[in-house]
Amino acid sequence: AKIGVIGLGYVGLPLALEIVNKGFQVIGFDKNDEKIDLLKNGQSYIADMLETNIQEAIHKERFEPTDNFAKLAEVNVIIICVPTPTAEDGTPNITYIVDAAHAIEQNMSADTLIILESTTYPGTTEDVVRPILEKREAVIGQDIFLAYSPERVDPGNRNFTVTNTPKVVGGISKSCVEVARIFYETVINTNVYAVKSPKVAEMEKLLENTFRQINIALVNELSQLCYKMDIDVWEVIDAASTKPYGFMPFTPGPGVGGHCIPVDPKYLLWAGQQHGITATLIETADKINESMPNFVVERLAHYLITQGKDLHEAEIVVIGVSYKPNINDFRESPALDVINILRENHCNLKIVDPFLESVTTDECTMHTVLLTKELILRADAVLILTNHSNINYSLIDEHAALIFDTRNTHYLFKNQNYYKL
Ligand code: SAJ
Repeated sequence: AKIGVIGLGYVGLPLALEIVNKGFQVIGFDKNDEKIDLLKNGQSYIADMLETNIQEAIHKERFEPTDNFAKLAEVNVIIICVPTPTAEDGTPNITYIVDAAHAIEQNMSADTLIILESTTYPGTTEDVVRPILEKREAVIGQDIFLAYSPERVDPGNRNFTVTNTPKVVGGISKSCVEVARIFYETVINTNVYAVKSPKVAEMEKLLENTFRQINIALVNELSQLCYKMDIDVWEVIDAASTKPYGFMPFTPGPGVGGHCIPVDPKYLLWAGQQHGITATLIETADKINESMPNFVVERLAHYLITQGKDLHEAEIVVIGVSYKPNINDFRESPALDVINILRENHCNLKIVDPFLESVTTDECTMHTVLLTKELILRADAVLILTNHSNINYSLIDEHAALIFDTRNTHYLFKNQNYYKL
């Protein structure tokens, strides 16, 4: 059997190579021919993806990256992992899914299993993808099979990979679910949890990630209240975590980044609005999370004043810009918002992030620098926004005039001017 993966990004590329590792032939489809060229040259554009994996897969002719969608005729299974961005006003943009569905309809062979994995609003598989595929008198459940299964890739997570993370699957018909189950259980050899329809699977994905967004907002708001009441919010969360049931700890931070947690809840909010459910909880959570960059800068300004310094034109070393530790993805990272606010205050910034060569905000591109003793001594403050494991925290602890740690980094700082969110 030959497997096709459409969309070679953070989800599709690791999935494609995981399937190659299971011994299957994979054709990887992407409209971006730069990505195709990089992959053909054995180069990776994803931190998690080792170039050796790509080179070996290509060398053994088990992985064929292409932008030629006619080759969809050669595969028996097609997994759609294309991006599903939302517009500024939160309206879902599923054009990549629609384009993929049309490409499949125009090229697919009979007996093909099509699985949509992209996060989207409930109803996309049944009301958008299905009619496109049925154009050519193909009968879903007989000639072709259509299912939805949310991706659960967690970038950088070594413990949970695509093979040991259960897969929720919703099919158009029982036969669609069974064909999808066979695929996931034999090719990915993970557990499959079948649900009654694609809508249930689409909705459960939104529950998973909105649950995170709202609980992160809860501890973020709590951090603002605890600051006012001079209570250590981290101590509060640790204490609450002693409850062995019914509680799950989340940590405050400079905001919520990545391409899942800030985005996926917008689909739930939009679906709610289409059905007269105002879903204000999601909007409020978004506002709280988006208020954190300003909260961080206000606190930094306050600590600088206690040192007799002004935030205006201050020398700040920023530690960590990617949206979560130990990965090189800074999309939607709240650190970018903090950097923008500091620049508005004419601060002189030095950006330290071992995972990034440079950081591009909507205004400018800044190159990252090495963390040195001189850099720390010259700074008025060191601001930790992402606590990568490979930062030399003891160097910071020893030489920094002021440290503001927004992540409660596990390093035990002794510096007398160490503050945490
Ligand atoms: N964050 C906090 N406090 C927390 C947890 C996260 O501020 O307690 C921030 C992070 O710093 C980051 C953002 O939220 O900026 C998102 O963090 P995340 O841990 O949710 O990481 P993601 O975006 O990579 O989320 C993925 C998701 N996986 C999928 O969507 C398939 C999510 O469902 C996973 O639960 C999450 O990884 C995970 O558990 O790491």
